[in-house]
Amino acid sequence: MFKHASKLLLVVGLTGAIAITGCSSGSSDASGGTVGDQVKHKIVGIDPGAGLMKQTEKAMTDYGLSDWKLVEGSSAAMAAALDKAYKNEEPIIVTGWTPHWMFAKYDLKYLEDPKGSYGQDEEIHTVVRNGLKEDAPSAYAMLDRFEWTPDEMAVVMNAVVDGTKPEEAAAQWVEANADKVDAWVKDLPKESGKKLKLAFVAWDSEIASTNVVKQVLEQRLGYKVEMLQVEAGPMWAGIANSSADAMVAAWLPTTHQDYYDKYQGQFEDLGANLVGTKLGLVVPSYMDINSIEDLITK
Ligand code: PBE
Repeated sequence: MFKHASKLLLVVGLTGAIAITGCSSGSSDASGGTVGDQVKHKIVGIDPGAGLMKQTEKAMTDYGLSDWKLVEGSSAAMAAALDKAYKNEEPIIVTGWTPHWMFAKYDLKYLEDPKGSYGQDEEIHTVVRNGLKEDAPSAYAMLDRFEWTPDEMAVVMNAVVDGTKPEEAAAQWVEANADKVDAWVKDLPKESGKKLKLAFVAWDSEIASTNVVKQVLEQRLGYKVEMLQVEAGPMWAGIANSSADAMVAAWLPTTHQDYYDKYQGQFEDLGANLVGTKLGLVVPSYMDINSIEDLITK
């Protein structure tokens, strides 16, 4: 699918990765000990099924962080830990990704990844079950056309973190972006209450996108959409075994590559709905480190 003529999207939040190195004085600072000591050799992770966790394990191997621990949890728990540390100006290292509201709310930076453990920037794809095209052609067509930018997604994400309910934030976005939404549904027939299941994982980015797609399918095309919140593995399995109809949460080509390979042939990839993502280790800007390599040397 050639929905994106240009991949030269600038993503707010990526700029944090550029930092000036040099003249840093070595192993410790006022709060005592190495960076590892300060954060108790812990990296705050998210849900275990996330590709980001597998990539972080790979990074820990690549950079020789064998005495470090990647703590499992959830997106929400990671964000809460970051919020708490940030308010107290304490050191913390989290697994992070763009697009995410945390880059608007806090002053953060990605640690440089000279070994390339986190791969290249990638895309978020829309993936549907086999046979959806025949069973729900208008939903299929809308899902195929759905694409937006990190900035547009940020509007919904920021509203949600500021306390708006996800479905309301999505409805407001759909209303405010009627022209864009018109193009997604142009000339498609309306259903009357036909059921559709969207699988998603409770990552902030996917809460935003899945809710927007739900609103459009319901308001504009007359579907009755059920959102199934699952883990990453079951999300892919659900599309492959047709217990879910579609998802807009496939991070490719790297992050979900194992799922993609595992279920090859049992789903249809409708291409990118967003380009310009990034994954990595994220720290508050007040921390005196710039690279993953600093975790061993500082
Ligand atoms: N994420 C956000 C997901 C994809 C969306 C980066 C946390 C993952 O790692 O699988």
